Amino acid sequence: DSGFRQEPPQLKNQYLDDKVLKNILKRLLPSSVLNDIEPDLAKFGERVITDIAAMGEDVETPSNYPQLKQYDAWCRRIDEISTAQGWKDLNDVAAEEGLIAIAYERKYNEHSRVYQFAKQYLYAPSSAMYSCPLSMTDGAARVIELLGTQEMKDKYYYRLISRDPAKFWTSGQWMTERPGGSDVGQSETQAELLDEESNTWSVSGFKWFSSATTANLTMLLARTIDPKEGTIKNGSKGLSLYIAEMRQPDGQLNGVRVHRLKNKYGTKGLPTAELQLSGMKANLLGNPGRGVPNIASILNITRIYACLGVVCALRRCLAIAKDFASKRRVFNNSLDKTPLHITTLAQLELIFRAGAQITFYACQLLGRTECIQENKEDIAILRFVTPIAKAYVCKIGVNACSEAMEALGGQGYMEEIGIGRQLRDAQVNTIWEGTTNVLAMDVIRMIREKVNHSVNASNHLSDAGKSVDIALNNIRKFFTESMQDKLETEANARQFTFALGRTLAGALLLEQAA
Ligand code: MFK
Ligand code: FAD
Repeated sequence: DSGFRQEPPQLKNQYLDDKVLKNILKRLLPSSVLNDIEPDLAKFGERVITDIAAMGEDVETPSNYPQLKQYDAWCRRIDEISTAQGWKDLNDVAAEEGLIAIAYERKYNEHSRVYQFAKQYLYAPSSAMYSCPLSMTDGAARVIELLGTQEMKDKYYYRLISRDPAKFWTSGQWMTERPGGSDVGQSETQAELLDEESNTWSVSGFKWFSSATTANLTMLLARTIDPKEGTIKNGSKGLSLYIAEMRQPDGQLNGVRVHRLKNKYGTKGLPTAELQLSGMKANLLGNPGRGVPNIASILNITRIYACLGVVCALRRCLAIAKDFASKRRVFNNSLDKTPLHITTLAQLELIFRAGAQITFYACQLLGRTECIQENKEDIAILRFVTPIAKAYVCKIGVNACSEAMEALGGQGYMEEIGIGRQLRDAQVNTIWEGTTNVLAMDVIRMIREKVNHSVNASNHLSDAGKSVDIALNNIRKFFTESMQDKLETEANARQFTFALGRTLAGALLLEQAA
């Protein structure tokens, strides 16, 4: 038929085309750093719409979804998970492009984090969720750097931050169990000491969600059996952090059986599994009974990744929607000249910009806390900003991705367009690494604990941005004065967290505009 053919929307270089990212980097980085890294970002911005995009497409092809083979032809248990070639290629690209390494080489000191997250931001929407194992690898590297023994550093750290795909290892994070993912204090998995000298423990239990199942390493929580008394402590104070290799030196799984691959709404290429642990050999990492605060160093990094994941998904959806609007005609007008459509896209653009500002503010703080000594103030602000950012940005961002789908009409709902995949994958970020309500409760905890200290973000903000201090402190004061009732406080925690999120967004948008 010779009828009408719509010119399809097309993606341009994802760095050069992104004014918002460029302006944020201009504001946050010294010009010497920006000049140095821009050629790399521009090159990477092209790769994520060409070869890296093709790898992601390969992973997202239904016939390539991960598959579990539990037995070989001789009825021997093997539990092999096969993944797409694209999944392996995405791993190699991540190493070569320094997606973890940049943060730990610290060539640009505290600015290295912003540079690294800018690359993660470009990579994630094309990566079919390879960013998930990368985020946990990043967190694992940080925990080893902070708490690991010299042996762990020699054995693992250099691998987690390597640029060489042959050396590069990824790490998982196993917290969630059947009785409680939010309330991990209910965990059933136990660890028994096998050999004190080599710090070898035997871990047995059931991990209900493991996403980086093809990773080389894992960080996991288990309830420590007191080596002397043979007793265990209930609740989260009985949990310790352990580190374990997925496979033994002979290549066999290390006491792990893959019970099932999860049948998920999105993140289709990510091999999320249920795992039975029976005598998994592991090493205790950090002090016994301090598992939750110790693994929190991973959580506080992966939560920023979750935020970033939604922001860059929204940015990708908007790039498609905006290009479509310039090519589509409705009622004798170009769609991008139609007042109501412009307003609709502008509202989404505002949500995107707010989310991007908050996320990169968290990245900036993360870099500062890692590289600047005696930095109590930034540590306190980051601890407060991270749960606000994760709860607020993920929530507003997912809704905006859904709206962006509608901006292409019926075609927006078609798989080939790519918005459906972004929306599905964005959605999980409100759930994993702490649901919205759990993070809102964390914000309340921070306020209760730090109630006598004021948050002071002024040191690295201009006059306009100083309103962030004033607004946050006023809201906090109002909250602590007016909501003494514990039940009422909890019931309002989510609304309160969102109010803080909106305030933070407003202040940072002002800062950017100044
Ligand atoms: C692109 C996307 C990338 C992302 C990919 C991710 C893939 C998916 C991976 C996962 O989902 S992994 C599982 C994630 N699970 C969670 O996030 C758990 C959610 N639940 C919570 O966060 C709960 O609030 C928590 C488990 C922390 C509650 O535990 P408890 O047992 O009630 O502990 P409590 O008493 O609240 O805190 C214990 C200690 O930890 C306290 O320190 P002290 O003992 O010194 O007083 C807390 O201050 C400390 N703590 C808790 N949260 C912290 C923290 N410290 C620092 N940072 C935090 N966020
Ligand atoms: P629950 O904790 O039972 O929560 C149910 C509901 O209760 C939620 O709405 C929650 O907000 C609410 N709730 C809980 N406590 C409170 C409270 N105090 N106040 C108000 N509301 C509350 N985990 C890992 O450890 N490793 C992984 O690799 C991993 N990968 C995952 C991959 C995917 C695709 C998904 C979906 C999850 C993954 N998870 C992983 C698990 C994830 O972290 C948990 O699902 C999440 O933390 C919630 O725990 P839960 O499922 O037990 O829900």
